[in-house]
Amino acid sequence: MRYLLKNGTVVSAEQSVQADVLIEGEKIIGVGKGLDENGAEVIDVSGKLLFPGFIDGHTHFDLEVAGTVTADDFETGTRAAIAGGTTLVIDYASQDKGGHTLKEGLEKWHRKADGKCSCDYSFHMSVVEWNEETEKEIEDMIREGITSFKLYMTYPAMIVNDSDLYKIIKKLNECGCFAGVHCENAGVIDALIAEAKKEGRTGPENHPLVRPDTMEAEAVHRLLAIAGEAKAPVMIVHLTNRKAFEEVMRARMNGQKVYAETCPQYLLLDDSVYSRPDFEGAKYVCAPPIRKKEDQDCLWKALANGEIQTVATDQCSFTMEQKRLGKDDFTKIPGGLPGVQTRGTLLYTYGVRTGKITKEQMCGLLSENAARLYGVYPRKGVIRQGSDADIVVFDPEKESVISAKTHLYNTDNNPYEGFALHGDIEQVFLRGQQVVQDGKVIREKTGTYIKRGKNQLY
Ligand code: DUC
Ligand code: ZN
Repeated sequence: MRYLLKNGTVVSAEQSVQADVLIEGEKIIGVGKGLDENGAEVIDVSGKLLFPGFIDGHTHFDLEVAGTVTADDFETGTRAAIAGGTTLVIDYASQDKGGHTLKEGLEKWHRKADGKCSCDYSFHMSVVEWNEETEKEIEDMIREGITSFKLYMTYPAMIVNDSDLYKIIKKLNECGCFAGVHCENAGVIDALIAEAKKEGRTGPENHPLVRPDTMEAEAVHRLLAIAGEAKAPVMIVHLTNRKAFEEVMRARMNGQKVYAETCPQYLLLDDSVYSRPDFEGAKYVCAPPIRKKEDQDCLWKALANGEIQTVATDQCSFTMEQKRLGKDDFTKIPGGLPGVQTRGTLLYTYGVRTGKITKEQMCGLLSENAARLYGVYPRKGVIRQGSDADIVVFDPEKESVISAKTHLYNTDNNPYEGFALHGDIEQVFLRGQQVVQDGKVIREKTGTYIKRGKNQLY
């Protein structure tokens, strides 16, 4: 199939240009002014922005959390993702604790995802146990196209100690890879939870109090000291607050290579959500928690200054019934929020339209930087001859309102309920196939597993 997208504005991380885009099969075969249609189906996209398909480097589909499983699996989750312009998700596969291998974890994630995805997909691998066997497996993972890993400084089932953090980060660097790390101080959080329980504080308003910004910043500081000793780059995933951000900047001033990711919930919501009546606060329970207005301001500035490299979602969705598992004990509320469907439209509405960031920066944050960081550039992350024809046709004027009544998640709640959007995903091409038309998903489960190469971001 050949398509000619005519008269659109092609956005990259550097610039926006008026150009036609010619697609043949899975690839972009031409970008330029006045391209000859040459038998192609012509689609007039004048007035529209053409973004390279968005890449979400942080999702959790079909994940067991707190005795339940996320409401969205790879089928419903990637359907929502593609409707939101995301053409590649990188989900966190995980090794299990108790002598299990990375290979077993990878096979498990392929069973969850293969044949079900409506966008392309890849995996990071969470390492939760480190021994000679695991160390040998890193090269096997690289052969499987997994070049980024995840480490947790919190959660009993996932946590790795400081000694292993050092060894793993060092080994990954030797292999040309890096880890994204969930930074929260587990010990102090446990103590704060014990205090809350002793005092009979059981509601969701306690969630941000037991996971304070200082304990995220402490973990970031410790991680970066360890990474400095290991002389290895590292990534902070879901960075939420000013104190933690300052730790990142300090390490960079000392010459360290540190990447940072944040998520829309940390840019657009503040911690007053936890005090909403009737257990509504549970909807927003995620880790790290949503912070304060001043933290949002800091994160927006960091995006504008290029100090945060990517905005992902940490998609991890639950129904209110599932959230009610913690109705008598906030620590039993499964943590996480949906987000894959609205990452692009929220960033456009509340970032680009308000002048906080440019549309070119949005392109870098959602597409190009992520493509470079996760080793799929220039196959993905750019609208250029030879790249996969993953293209978002974005209508900058269409208005809508986010609602759980109309979203595609398998949930009855949306953290952005009632948020007005100005700008919408009109069409999406996934490797040359039109999969979203007039905002509706018209073709499902054509996603394919993407083997990734190594990080190419500075
Ligand atoms: N945080 C969450 O809230 N859910 C899933 C994993 C995570 O880090
Ligand atoms: Zn996560």
